This record gives sequence, structure tokens and C-alpha cells, in this order.
Amino acid sequence: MFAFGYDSYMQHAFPSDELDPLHCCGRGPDRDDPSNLNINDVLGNYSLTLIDALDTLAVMGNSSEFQKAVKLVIDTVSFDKDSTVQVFEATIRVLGSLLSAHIIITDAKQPFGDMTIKDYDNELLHMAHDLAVRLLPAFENTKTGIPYPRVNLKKGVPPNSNNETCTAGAGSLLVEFGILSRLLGDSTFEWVARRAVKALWSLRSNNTGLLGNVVNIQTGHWVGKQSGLGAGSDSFYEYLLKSYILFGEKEDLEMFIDAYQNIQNHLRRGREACNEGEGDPPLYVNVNMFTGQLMNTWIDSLQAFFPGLQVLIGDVEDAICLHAFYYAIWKRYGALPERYNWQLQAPDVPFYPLRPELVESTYLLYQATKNPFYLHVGMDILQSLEKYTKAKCGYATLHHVVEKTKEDRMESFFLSETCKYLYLLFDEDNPVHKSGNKYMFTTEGHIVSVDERFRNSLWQDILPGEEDSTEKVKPNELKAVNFSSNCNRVPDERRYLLPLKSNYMRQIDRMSI
Ligand code: DMJ
Repeated sequence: MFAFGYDSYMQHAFPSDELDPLHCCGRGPDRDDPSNLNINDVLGNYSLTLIDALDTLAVMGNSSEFQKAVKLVIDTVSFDKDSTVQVFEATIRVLGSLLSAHIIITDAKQPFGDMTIKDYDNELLHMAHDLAVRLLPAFENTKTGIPYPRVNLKKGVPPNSNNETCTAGAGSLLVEFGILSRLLGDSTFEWVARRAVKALWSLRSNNTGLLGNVVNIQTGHWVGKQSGLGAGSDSFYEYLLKSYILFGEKEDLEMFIDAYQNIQNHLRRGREACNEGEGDPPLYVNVNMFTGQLMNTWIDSLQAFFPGLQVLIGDVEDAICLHAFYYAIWKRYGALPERYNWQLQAPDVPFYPLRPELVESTYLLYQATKNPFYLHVGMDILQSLEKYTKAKCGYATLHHVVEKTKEDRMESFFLSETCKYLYLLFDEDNPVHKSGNKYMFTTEGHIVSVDERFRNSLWQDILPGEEDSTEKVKPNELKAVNFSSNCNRVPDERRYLLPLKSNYMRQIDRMSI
């Protein structure tokens, strides 16, 4: 699947950003229509799909193609482009992938096979630096410290820019910016990303502790008061925990735990006892951040990442139940509709752009439980992707999950995330699994190593007079806190889960979705 998608991109689309899998051609920014944000936020005229796929090639052990791809990126990609892109998308898809590939190339142990590059002179790190410098204007002239959502890579923040941004977009930059800072020894990047997180955090509701989904970066007023786990919010929560896992700053964990508790208190509906094979699965709904009152009756497919995050924090039982709910929807349509109305039991927004979130959670749940049920789920997903999304040249967005009509777009995250998680699910002996929790996945599925290099705090040194009051946790201590609570329980989980499998299958089958 990956090979067909990647080879098709290279053959028909490179050096364009994306592949149009129906017409077998490339796609770049929509210069004729600058308001086409769906395209222009993501496509920067910088061979996006090639960059986003780099570490998938390594994870799959394809050293010759990885080396070729890295050289192509070094030789042909420039960020000196008159492209206005979303800071978040450029960060997670491009910056994150460049850093991940750099980490893989410079790893002395080379666990994925020979991924070294002859005469490598840190070019990918320099490119990441160059890109991040071009994104920095987004953090200037904002009264709250929350960044502008978009920058032009040549000219900075466009005149008359929108002052409104979403929580996930502004508050999920810390992993990539923090790694860059710590690799370069330049605190600037982490500092601006951390300031944005803290500014958003300070704006949470006094009443519920929840954050909304859209905020004005100058006034700090919430424009979108919806609090949920999906679009506009998802990776904000994910990066509180993942920043802690990487950098060991306890304040990140404290924020995450607080947020997680508020999510449980205000967003989670549904009866308990799902893990006994009875009752309804939990449902995480969208509520008003100030009152906690229900705002609508849909969930979105992005939310399916949440069980994976719950695995990381050790809430495996809730993760199992929530995952089962999304899988039940997948089973019904052979895909996840972008929005599913749980009251009408029908899609509200019926397209499926090859998103990875359900596969991601399936993979992480399999790692935590080793229950073969998740292999079954993965196979089911794989088969429906082959059946409904395979096109002449690659894999296509499903325009309508009921009608199974296709759209001419293969988003870059299909190769960087969807294919990677599917591959890893079935590749028990992959170096990622033999590394002893050495790797963590960014929100775009890029692997980054959890190691001492990222534990030296840099950012407080540019705040003269401020003491670094944060407590640091060493990576090996962290494992004991976060991972072993899941992984060491595997034998128990197996005993506990295996008899439940049939209950689960029955429950999923009869779930009235
Ligand atoms: C990816 O680009 C990232 O996972 C992001 O956090 C939100 N989801 C898309 C893919 O669905």
C-alpha cells in the first residue's frame, strides 16, 4: 500500500506537494484562489509528500529509497517561497519530518539499517532551522503570545491577517520547536511555542477548566466556545503529554492531568461498565467551554486519536471502550466520516480523507494489550482502504463514505501516518518495538527519540531573572511513570482481555450507531 502510494507520487507528482491519484498528476498551492485554505494551508510548494514520507521509508527499513529521498530533499527543496501556509501544518508535516529524518540519520546505532547519508553535514537540521525562522514572524506582534495562524514563507505575516486561530494550531508546536531548540542550542523556538501554550492555558474557563476551539490572538477572547477532542483542539492535549514525555518538564504533565480530568468531568458521557461487555461505550461530546452544556450532537473522526493518547497515560480500559465505538462506525461505512451525528446515527460530513487516527489508536492499543483483536481491526481497515480508496495512481479521499465516491486528493499524512501505523501494527519485530520505548510519535506520526539530549532545559535562560522552577524527570524515570504502567501489564491485560474479545465483537456488532 505504501509502495503504491509513494511510487505513484514520485512518478506522477514529484516535485509537486501532493498526488492527485485519479488524474495521476501533481498538485501545488492554489495560486488562483488564495482563499482556498483547505489546499493552501498545507501545500507550500515544497514537495510536501516527499518530506512527510521520509521516516516512513526508514521505519520500513528501505534504506536505499530513504537515502535517495533525503538527497532529493536536500538538493531540490527550498523554503524561500512566496507561499502562505498554516504555521501548524508546516510545523507538524515538514519541520517534524525533517527533524525525525535528521535524528534517524545521525543515530550512531542505526537500528533501521543503514540510514546514513554520505557526507551528511546536518543539512536537514539546517533546513528545519531555515523553515522555523520563516515561521517565527507568526509569534511577533501578537498581544497574547498566541501566534498568527498563517505566514508567508518569504514575507512574514500577510497584511490584514486573521487574528483568530484554533487552539490545536497555536498550541501544538512545542514538540517540534522544542526538539529544534534543543538540537541547535537556541532557546528561541521552544520559548515562543511554550509561551503560546501557557497563554492558551491561562485563558481556560474558571468554571469548567475547559478551553474553547478558536481564540482571538490579540484580545484573548474565545471566538469559538466549543470544547471537544476533535478538530481545533485534538493535538493541544496530545502535545501537553508528549512534550512532557520528551522534555520531562513537570508543568506539562500537570497541565495534561488537569486537562484530562476536566475532559472526563465535562466531555465524557455514556454509562460505565463498557469494559465488562455491558453498557454503552463512552462518548466524548462537544460542550460550551464556560457552561459544560452540550453544543451539538456530532463527533469528528479526528477524535479517534484519543484512545491512543489514553494508552500513553495508562487509561487503557477507557481507551478500549472508546476505540470500540469508532471501530463500530468504521465497520458500518468502511471508513470514518469526517463528522458523525450520534443522535441521528448518520454522517453529518461524509468525506474521509484517508485519515490515520483510528489506525493510530488501534496500533497503540495493540502495543499495550497484545490482544489479537487489534490485528483483526487493522486487517479490516487495510481491506476497506484497498477496496474503497485505491485509485489508478495511489489512494484517494473518499468523497462520500456511503456512496463510496472518490475525490482526487491523497493527503501527505496517508504516507506519513496511516501507512506507517498499519505497517507497524503487523511488524512485531520492528526496531521501534525492540528499542525499549526509545521512540515517540509526533502528531504527524514522525518518530523522534526520547533521550537525554532533549532534557537540558534551554528556554529559561532567555528569561533573565526568572528561575527555572520546573522539575525535570529523567527518561528512565519517565518510562516507569508512563509506559510501564501499560506495557508491564501486558500479561494481565491479555488474561483480562482475551475472554472479552467475543463480548466485544458482539457488542460492536450490535452497537446501534
Ligand atoms: C494529521 O495531520 C495530524 O495527525 C494532525 O494532528 C491532525 N490530523 C491530521 C490527519 O488526520
